[in-house]
Amino acid sequence: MTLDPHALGLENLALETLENDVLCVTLNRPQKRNALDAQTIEELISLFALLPRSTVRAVVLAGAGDHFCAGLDLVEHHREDRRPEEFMQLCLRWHEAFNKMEYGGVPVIAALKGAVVGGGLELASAAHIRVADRSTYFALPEGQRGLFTGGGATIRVSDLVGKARMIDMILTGRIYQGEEAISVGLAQYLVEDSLAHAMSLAQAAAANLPLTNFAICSAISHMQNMSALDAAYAESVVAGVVNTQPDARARLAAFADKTAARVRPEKS
Ligand code: 1HE
Repeated sequence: MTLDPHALGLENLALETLENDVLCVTLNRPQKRNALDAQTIEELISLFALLPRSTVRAVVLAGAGDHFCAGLDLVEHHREDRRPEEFMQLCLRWHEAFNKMEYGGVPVIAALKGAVVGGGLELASAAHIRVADRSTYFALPEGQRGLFTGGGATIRVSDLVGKARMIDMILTGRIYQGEEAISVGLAQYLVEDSLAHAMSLAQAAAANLPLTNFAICSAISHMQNMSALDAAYAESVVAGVVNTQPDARARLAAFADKTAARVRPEKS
């Protein structure tokens, strides 16, 4: 299935297909620092709903301009003067979009730079891997804006950094960047060029079998929501399906006949 941005009605997301069916999805409102308005959330839902049925093997999620994403579109929110139930419905659309990313089975690698704040951090935390550069900083400015998180930060950001750090971030506006951001778990990589590195990680992921990636990028998240007993049972079911897939036989044969690469650290 080819992904035609026009047919999908995408105005705020730019798509570029890279080698090996890796798709680069770029938040494309740099003049608004890629703030997430209702339209962008709908576009993310449309796109990520299609991906599991497409040939895309991995996604790089990036932002145009100097910032990954400035979070909720505060100007739209101010202008719309929403009622409580309207904002609740909007938040449910955010969850729809971010759950489709996290549970969709296609690896999503976020290439971060500049502001990754508020809803921008909620979006980044729904990716499977986060890559930061030296300009990247993370914050939850909701507390200062008279707001609260509504796009899953209480679940995903607290999963990444722990409850106490998340509360500190939203209560005091604490900003994390550089090595400290890595050490608390906000991103897994700190590199000079986050886009280039995210692309190379996406290529590595795309070399895995799609069914294996499907399990990695859906089952692990689902299992986090289960009791240990149920997760162990579900894991055995997923392993039963994935570890007997016919496409894996050639890889196992290559290991058995010693032609497959071995797992060894780089020589120092
Ligand atoms: C925006 C937004 C936005 C920029 N909504 N329009 N998020 C925040 O509290 C972060 C708000 N943004 C900022 O702090 C700064 O914009 C940045 C540090 C990200 C970038 O600064 P800078 O100097 O490069 O840009 P700027 O001059 O502040 O903004 C440039 C334009 O982007 C300007 O629009 P213009 O039409 O006047 O040119 C800004 O209005 C626009 N812009 N950020 C709308 N966020 C589900 S609940 C989630 C709750 C949250 O996410 S709260 C956190 C919100």
